[in-house]
Amino acid sequence: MLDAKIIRQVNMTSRQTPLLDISYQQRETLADVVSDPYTLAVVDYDNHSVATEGSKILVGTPALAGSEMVEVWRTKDMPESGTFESIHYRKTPDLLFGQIRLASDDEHIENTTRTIYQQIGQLQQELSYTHMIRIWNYMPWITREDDEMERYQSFCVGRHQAIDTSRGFKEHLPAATAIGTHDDHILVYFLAAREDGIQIENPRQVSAFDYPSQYAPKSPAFSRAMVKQWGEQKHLYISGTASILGHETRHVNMLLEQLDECLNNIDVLITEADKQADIDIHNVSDLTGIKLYLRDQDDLETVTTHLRKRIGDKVHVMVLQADICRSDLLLEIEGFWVGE
Ligand code: 3EB
Repeated sequence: MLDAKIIRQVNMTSRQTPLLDISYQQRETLADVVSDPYTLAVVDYDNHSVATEGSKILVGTPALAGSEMVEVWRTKDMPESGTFESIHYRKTPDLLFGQIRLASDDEHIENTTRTIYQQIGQLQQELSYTHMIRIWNYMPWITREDDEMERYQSFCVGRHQAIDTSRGFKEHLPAATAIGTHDDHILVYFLAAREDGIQIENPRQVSAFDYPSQYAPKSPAFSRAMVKQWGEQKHLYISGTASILGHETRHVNMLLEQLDECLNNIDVLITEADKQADIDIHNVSDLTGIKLYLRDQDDLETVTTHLRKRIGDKVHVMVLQADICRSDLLLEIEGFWVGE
């Protein structure tokens, strides 16, 4: 006879397990985390990205701070893994998480980007996870000029060509990061869902998809933030955020002023997200984690000291060495919050 008490306990455990959770764990637990069948992804950082078929994602932006911990994405339902063209993915009934890494042909980052986004789009259609929620783009030498166009701009063109830009697409854009590495591959990883999230824009900034064409001949296809309901919990994903007001860079080459402007932008985004999606958090110190991309590693101490003064000790902080997409930007910050 089945023991009713055990069944109840099992039910309770499944109710308490979040559909999707993101946490930071000590690096010593890495082997256990990777072999846990409920691990969706482990995000780690090094000088170069590496292709893996398992849950591990290695991003080519070396960690300057925070690398004693690894980022772990875990699901309530055991993910199933698969491959589609060059994408390695894992999926549960609610979500699809994938990574794709292609050699960066220096001359044709536009074409490589288009290929990557076409493959992702096809996979989303094929498996019916049509709502892109959050996407990360890491590309080599992001501000270098090829054929009189900066590589970030070519990337924007390739991405724009691959996504569906029919009417209404601006209301369905994921939160994103686009960052420069010194790697020789483009790495893109993403989280897509069956159901849409709530797209949040920043009232202090022109929406990136409406930027004037000087930044990219085709509009940068991302939103400033996304709130997504996963089962009982809400998550907030904040895109890479820089010292930009309207559409212009502020505080050119001034480190701490850029940092403050970034954090002001994030505070405003969180307020906006709370208004629209009732998340009940109020500023950057309420976030679960942030990643600060820093151009010059010599600025590490100055930046982290000031950052902690502003955001306190609760937020998990990773500082990563990376190039920012405009050469006048010294840093950029992304963040996320996982609801109770
Ligand atoms: C900006 O606000 C800074 O093209 O996907 C940040 C996040 C930036 C994502 C992207 C670009 C992207 O324009 C750059």
